[in-house]
Amino acid sequence: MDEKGISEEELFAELCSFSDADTNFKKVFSSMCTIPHPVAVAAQQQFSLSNIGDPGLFRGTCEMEAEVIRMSASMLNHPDPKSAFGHLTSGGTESNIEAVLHMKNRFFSSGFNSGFNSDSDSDSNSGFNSDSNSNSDFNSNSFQSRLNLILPKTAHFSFEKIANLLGIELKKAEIDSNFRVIPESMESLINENTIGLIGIAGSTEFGECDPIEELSEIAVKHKLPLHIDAAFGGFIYPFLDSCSNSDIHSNIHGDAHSNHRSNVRFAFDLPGVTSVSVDPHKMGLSVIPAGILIFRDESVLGSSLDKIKVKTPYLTSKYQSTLTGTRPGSSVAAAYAVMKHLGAEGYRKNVSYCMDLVNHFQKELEKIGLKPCIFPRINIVAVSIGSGINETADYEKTEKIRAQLLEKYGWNVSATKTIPALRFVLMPHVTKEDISALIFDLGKLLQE
Ligand code: 0PR
Repeated sequence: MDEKGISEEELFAELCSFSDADTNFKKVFSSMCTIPHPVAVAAQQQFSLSNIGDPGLFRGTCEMEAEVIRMSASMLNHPDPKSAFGHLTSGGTESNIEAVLHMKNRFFSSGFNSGFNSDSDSDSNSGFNSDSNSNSDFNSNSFQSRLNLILPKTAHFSFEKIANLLGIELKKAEIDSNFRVIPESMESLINENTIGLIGIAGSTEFGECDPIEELSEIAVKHKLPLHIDAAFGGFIYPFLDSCSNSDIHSNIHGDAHSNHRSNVRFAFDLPGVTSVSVDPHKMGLSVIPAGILIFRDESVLGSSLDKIKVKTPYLTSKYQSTLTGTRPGSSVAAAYAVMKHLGAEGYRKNVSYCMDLVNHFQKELEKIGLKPCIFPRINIVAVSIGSGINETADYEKTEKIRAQLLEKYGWNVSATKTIPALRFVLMPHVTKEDISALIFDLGKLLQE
C-alpha cells in the first residue's frame, strides 16, 4: 500500500478502467449468473454494513433471513415452510459443503448407516459410537477414507472439493442417454459406509433434473439423507410453464425423448428429500454472493447441529452453527428484496422469457442444420458440432470453434465434458437478437 492515498476522482477513474475490463454480460452465453435486479442492488447498498454472523446487532436483517428461508421453502414445496431450517450462504459450493458436513456428522451420531443392516456392521462400527461429542472419532483417517457419498456423474465440481475437504470418497452413479442419473445405479453403490445421496435439479452442463422421486424412495428405504443441488434449477423448475413446449424430440442417441417441460417434483414434497440448496445469485436474479441451504427441519440433522455448534463468547449470540462466521446481511436484504418484489409471478415471467429464448435458439440452430443434443428442459442448450464418429476429433473441433467464437466475434460460450458439445446458457441478459447474431457467426465458422 502506498503511504499516501489517492483522490476520489483519481480512484474512481481507476475503478472505471478495471470495470471496463470486466464483462457487462453482453455476448455472454457461458455464465450461470446474470445482471441482478435493480431492487436487489439497492437493498444490497442499504444493508452494506449488516453482518448476520452477529445476529443480536442486526435483528432486522435476521428477520429478513428467516423470511427468505420461509419463502424459499414454500417455493420448494415444503409442506410446512415455517418448520424449514436454513440460512444464507455464499453460494452453491458452500451450501453443498455444509449439507455434506451434516451428513457426515449425522452418520457418526445416528449409529451410522442404520438402514444398511449387515451383520458385519456391528464389528466394523464398534468404536464409532463412543462419546460422539468428543470429535476425536471424526479425525481418524482410517474411518474417513471409508465414508462415501453417492452422487450422479454429472454433479458439479464443488463435490470434488468437498471430498477432499471432508475426506470422503465419491461414488459416481451412471447416467442415462438424457444425462439423468440412473436410480438403480445409485442404489447399487450404497453400502454400510454411505453417508448420503445427492440429486441434481438443473445440472451444470445440461440443466437436466435427476429422477428425484425415485431417489427419494431409495433414500427412505435405506434411511439415508438426500440432498438436492438445485443451485441453478431451484429458481427455474418451480416456475416452468407446463404448456410451453411439449414436442417430442429425439436425443443424440436417437431415443425418443418425450420429456415436456413441466413442474417436476424435486424438493420437499418428496419425503426422502432432507435438504435443498438454491442460489439467488443465479436464476434468483439477486446479487453475488447468495446461496440458500434449507433442511426439512432441525430434527433431520439429529445431533449434527450440536457437533458444528461452537460457543461464541464475544458475540451477541451464544452459539454459531454456520460454516462461516461473518456473513453479508447485504446479500440477505438483496434476496429478500427481489423475492418479495417479483413474487412467484415475476419468477414465472423470468423463466418464460428464458424458455422463449430457448425456442428461438432452436429455430435459429435449425437454419444452420443443427439441433440440441437433448431436449433443453430448461435454459441450457448443448449442441454437438462434430461428426459423431471420432470422439477425440469431436472434442478438438468443439474446442476450436468455442475459441474462435470468442477470438473472432467476442462470443463467450462453453463446452461440455460429458460429451463433445458446445453449451449455451440462455440467461435473462440474453436477447433474441444476440442469439440470431451468435448463430449466424457460428454458421460462418462451421462453413470455413
Ligand atoms: N451446483 C451447481 C449445479 C452449479 O451449477 C454450481 C455452479 C454450483 C453448485 C456451485 O455454485 P457456486 O459457484 O455459487 O458456488 N455452476 C457454475 C460453475 O461453476 C457457476 C458459474 C457462475 C459459472 C458464473 C460461470 C459463471 O460465469 O460452472
